[in-house]
Amino acid sequence: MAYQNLLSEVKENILYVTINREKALNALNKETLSELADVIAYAEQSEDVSGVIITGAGEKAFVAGADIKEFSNYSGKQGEELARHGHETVFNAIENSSKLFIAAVNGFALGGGLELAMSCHIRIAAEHAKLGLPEVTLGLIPGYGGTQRLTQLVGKGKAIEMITTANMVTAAVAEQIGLVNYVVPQAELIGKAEEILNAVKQRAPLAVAAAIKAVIASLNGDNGYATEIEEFGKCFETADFKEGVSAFSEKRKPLFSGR
Ligand code: DAK
Repeated sequence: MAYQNLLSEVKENILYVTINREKALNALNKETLSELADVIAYAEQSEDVSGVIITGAGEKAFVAGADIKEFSNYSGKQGEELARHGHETVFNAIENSSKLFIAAVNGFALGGGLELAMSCHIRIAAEHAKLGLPEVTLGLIPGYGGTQRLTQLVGKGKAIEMITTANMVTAAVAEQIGLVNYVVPQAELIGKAEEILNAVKQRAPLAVAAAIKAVIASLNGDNGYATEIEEFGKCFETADFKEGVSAFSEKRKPLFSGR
């Protein structure tokens, strides 16, 4: 897949996506968002992809927000429409994906950049990363799910503090408040993400997808318990369930087919 603003490649069933606008600190312009939508859709339907790592080019920024130069003239209606479209094609598409997405936060994750990281299932930050939602400094509020996902991750008090002060937090603080899962040296960032995805790769793919769906249902106002019950039942119908149980009885490693 050739893109203008992204680098993407699949290696050993992991799709690596690098937002590649280093001079603009990887800010998300319309074209980048559209390319992200495309690569996310590809990840979802490709049997070659079991998980995705999203990072930013260089060592300074993951993504320093939506591209400020681009959105300065939007009307209220345009803002609302673009927010809805972005939610559907990028941010919710990541969160609702059956593949595990990890954000490898290699520097500033601000505004839309932190929203992108928060839509991923897991976040790992480099030690020098700084994270924040500075939209109110521009007279805006977060428009790609930031008010909701930050609250889910860190709770109401911290979320309101971060959004209304616009202050950034360090990677260490982000880990303390539950905004990122791990903080590692920059050189170990991708390796840590690969370690998690390589562990998940050994597990039954349909069960992994069902688990993600049930957890996410708890966050979306859906009945998470009902989703869990339904997905749990479906697992019994899979060849992977039969293989998992047989492998346990036969004291061997399971060979899952994702069926
Ligand atoms: N957009 C465009 N360009 C950006 C950018 C951004 N968000 N962030 C940085 N750049 C560019 C800078 O303009 C500069 O370009 P040149 O001047 O060299 O051409 C280059 O990247 C390097 O940045 P700095 O020179 O500023 O670098 P420093 O080390 O001095 O500072 C910084 C790093 C990250 C602290 C600083 O760049 C900064 O404060 N950046 C802006 C952070 C920010 O406010 N981000 C936007 C948050 S608001 C929407 C939905 C969502 C949103 C918008 C619309 N719709 C549905 C319509 C979301 C909005 C946001 O994300």
